[in-house]
Amino acid sequence: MTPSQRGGVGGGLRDIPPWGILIYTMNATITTTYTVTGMTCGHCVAAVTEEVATLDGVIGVDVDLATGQMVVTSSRPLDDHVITAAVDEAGYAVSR
Ligand SMILES: [Cu+2]
Repeated sequence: MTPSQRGGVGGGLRDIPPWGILIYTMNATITTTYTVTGMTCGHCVAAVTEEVATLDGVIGVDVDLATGQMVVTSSRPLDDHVITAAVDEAGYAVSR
């Protein structure tokens, strides 16, 4: 699976006053989805999450054990090689 990147925004659209749009825009984040292979239990998920979460620019990491899907939220576009290296460091692989 090829990692896909799409623009997104932090926070919700609800209850944002007109002047809030500026702040809303400044909170823009990027969500990138990867597929991690080799994970078998919650410890694997924790190891991958921990490793990727320490990367510069990463705001959040959500790993699903059943599907192997890892959703990384970041404040700027991330280098795929950096993500791949971090997952590799944890002992797993990013499938393409
Ligand atoms: Cu495990």
